[in-house]
Amino acid sequence: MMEQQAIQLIKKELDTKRFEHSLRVMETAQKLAKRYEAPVEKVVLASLLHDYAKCRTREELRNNVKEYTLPNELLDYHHELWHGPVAAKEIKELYGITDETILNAIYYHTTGHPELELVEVIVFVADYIEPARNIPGVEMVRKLAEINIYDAARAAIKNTIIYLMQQNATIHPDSFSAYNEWTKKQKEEIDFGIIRNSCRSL
Ligand code: DGI
Ligand code: FE
Ligand code: FE
Repeated sequence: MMEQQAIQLIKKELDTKRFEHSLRVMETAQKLAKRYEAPVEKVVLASLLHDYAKCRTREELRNNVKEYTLPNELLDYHHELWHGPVAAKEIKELYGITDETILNAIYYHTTGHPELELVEVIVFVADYIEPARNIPGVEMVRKLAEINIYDAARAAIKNTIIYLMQQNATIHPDSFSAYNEWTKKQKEEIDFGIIRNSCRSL
């Protein structure tokens, strides 16, 4: 599938508000892909398609999760967590996209996941920082995205977890695992920095 086909597809599936959000996520992700030297075409397709199933009703999505034999435990969590996995499955089956990176970026765009690679992390961050988002703390994530994409992803998932806890919402384990992984990465960098500095002072 090419970029123009993806745009036509989401135009058909989404309302105007969600369609425009998807275009902004694509533009944001495209800039990040250039900045981090990630494969731009994959980033563009994944970001255009990430919310492909977002405008379906809760009942439609619940039926999709069952029909497509996606993990049943998804249904124990908030229905907001269903549109990513449903989109990934349908885009694979109906539109023949087989690239695992694109499919994972779509599947995990809401919760995050500890094993995401660069393309997937870029989509995750772009969804959080696209220019129309005014989530408290988004400015910090935008700044971090210019410096280190994993630090930006960590800040985004941290904000989301804190927000969800304040709402007394349940939180999917993938969100916690992603937070832990991205925090370890940050710590490794800090440790490495300390070692380097101490070497320099010798
Ligand atoms: O689809 P978008 O609005 O562009 O963004 P999204 O798919 O990243 O997030 C949709 C919503 O899901 C957002 O309001 C935060 C919420 N969310 C993310 N992770 C979790 C979650 N909600 C619950 N209950 N649990 C989670 O782990
Ligand atoms: Fe989404
Ligand atoms: Fe989105």
